[in-house]
Amino acid sequence: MIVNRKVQTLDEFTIQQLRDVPQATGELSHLLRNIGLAGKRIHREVNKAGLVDILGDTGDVNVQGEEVKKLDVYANEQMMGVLRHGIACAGIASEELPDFVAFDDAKSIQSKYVCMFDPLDGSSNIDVNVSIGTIFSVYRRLSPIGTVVTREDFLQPGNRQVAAGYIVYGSSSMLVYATRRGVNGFTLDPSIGEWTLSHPDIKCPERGKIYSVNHGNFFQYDEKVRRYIEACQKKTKADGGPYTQRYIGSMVADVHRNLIKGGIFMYPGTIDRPKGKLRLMYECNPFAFIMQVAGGKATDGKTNILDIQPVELHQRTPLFIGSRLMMEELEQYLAS
Ligand code: P6P
Repeated sequence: MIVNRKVQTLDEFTIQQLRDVPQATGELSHLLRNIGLAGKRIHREVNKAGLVDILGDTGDVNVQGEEVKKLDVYANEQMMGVLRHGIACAGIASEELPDFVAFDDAKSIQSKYVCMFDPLDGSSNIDVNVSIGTIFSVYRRLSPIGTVVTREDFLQPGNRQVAAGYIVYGSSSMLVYATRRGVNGFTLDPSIGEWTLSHPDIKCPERGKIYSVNHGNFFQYDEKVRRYIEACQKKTKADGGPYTQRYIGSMVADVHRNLIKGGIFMYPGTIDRPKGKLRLMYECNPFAFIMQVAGGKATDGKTNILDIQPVELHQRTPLFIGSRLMMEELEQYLAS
């Protein structure tokens, strides 16, 4: 009997990775599989959002002052649930919650990781069927194992991340995660309910032809940013162009596309929002980690995103992220 062994599931992959790292305890692999389970459940609800009454708002407002969509609430509950009931996470912080949550039961306080996440980013796009996503970031706790986690366990710079990833719920659902060993993408096969390795060892092309930015804010951007955007519009075949502008207002989808195809994504500071809109801990840091492992770069316009010392769970930062050579060209404009 021929057994199709080409398909490698997330479980098989993480266990194989475990074999390659002898001193590993398997907790990180277990945590990633927990997130994969939450992702399958969120995929199921996202995919039927148009069919059942989970569209529309709960009428609540989250800590960001944004209307909370029912799917946001569901996704947050799924992520919290799998991590609380797993054995690898001692606490979480979420875009949907005002403060971190310590898992203070006897088993969880023995865990060595904490996880931060945006359970459903881009949720304003749910009702119009645009791809949305879950973003997560994993750190080794600083406080002693066996104690309840503290705020310092969460306020670590992005360069201390152990793993980071996202799930994009689109034409198909994909889970992409990075450790220092590489970036790997898994496409959900709903027929068997498994994340299957479809994009091994993802590398971001060092140059692309896509630039992603909200042109509606153009006249609010710093003059140096505007000059770079205008340079993108003037690219010709002779200097690596012509570029195309792609921006669907869903960070996970926009950055995922640029990671795979090459490109640059920008959410600069504006006059109204000098720190921009995107959150450092559970939007920018995870993507910056993934992009750096894949060969790209990510800055706030001056500093590597991963080197920013956070002071607040929900702090925002401007973000420029993407292909290395495009980022280096941008940096020349910003330094001019
Ligand atoms: P704007 C979605 O609300 C989000 O947080 C990101 O996913 C997305 O990149 C950004 O906001 C879009 O913001 O201001 O361009 O609509």
